[in-house]
Amino acid sequence: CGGGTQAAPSGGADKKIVMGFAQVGAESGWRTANTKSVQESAKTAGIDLKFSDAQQKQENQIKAIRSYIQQKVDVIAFSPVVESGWDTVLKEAKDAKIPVILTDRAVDSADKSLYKTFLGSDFVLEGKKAGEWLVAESKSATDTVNIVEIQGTTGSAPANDRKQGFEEAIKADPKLKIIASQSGDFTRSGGKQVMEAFLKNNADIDVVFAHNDDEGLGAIEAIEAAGKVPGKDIKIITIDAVKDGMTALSAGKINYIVECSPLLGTQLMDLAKKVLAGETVPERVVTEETTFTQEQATKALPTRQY
Ligand code: GYE
Repeated sequence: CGGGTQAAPSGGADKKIVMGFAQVGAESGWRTANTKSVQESAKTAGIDLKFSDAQQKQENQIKAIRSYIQQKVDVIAFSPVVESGWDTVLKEAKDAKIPVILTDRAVDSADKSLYKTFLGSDFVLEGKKAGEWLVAESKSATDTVNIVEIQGTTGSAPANDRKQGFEEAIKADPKLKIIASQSGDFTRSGGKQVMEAFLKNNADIDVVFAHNDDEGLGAIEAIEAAGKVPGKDIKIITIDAVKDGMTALSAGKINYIVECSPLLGTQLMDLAKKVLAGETVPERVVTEETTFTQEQATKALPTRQY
């Protein structure tokens, strides 16, 4: 198709849409489920997917995006590992007239014309839900409630926003205090290491708020190794609700999980088709999510897909 106007992949008889997808990495159960969702949905939608794994490094993602631009893909989708530093490469895509869709994580670019839409969760709300549960749970406490926070990847949208939402919610009760906060990079080993250090330096920890299930699962290992009982001696709140997290919640080792859905593939392919057909799409598409207590996790587990 020549023309000079917008490339219209849907116009050609059987010309498949080509999508370049720059994934964050394979750091967590959530990410594995997300990758699977994107790959399966592309197949179902008849979209030719070029996939790259950046191993949690922004420079790798930038390289992948530049290579997609060079290959003249029809659309680029990516989940930005951190929020800042994207303007240059996004401008390059725009100049090449390749639309960009943000999925899962946000960028902090002031120029909203650098991407078509952002599909993903409301991370501030997730942090808030975690904090609100703790406020209710701590109602009858008479002493200070000492919280340690295991943050996600430094500078990432979910780490920034979950921290913010959680802090806002726990302000409701001055008994609730964050006594330490550090990044576990959204991994199990990171969560374990950070928790080991927290346990060494703080004699009295009541609650762990981990920014994802994997970090919480790592923290459980550290707590058990220190001879304490996770879920009882130290309460644990996490975000994601992947199978391993839900299993630990059902077993009482985690106390509460806020859901973050990784199943973004179908909506992503849909948005890509619309964008390429020249339809207007909403600037922001928010994923619907719930929360889980121990009983709810036990009920949900048998049919949990990921
Ligand atoms: O919570 C975490 C993953 O960006 C929402 O990234 C995603 C987060 C998710 O590593 O498990």
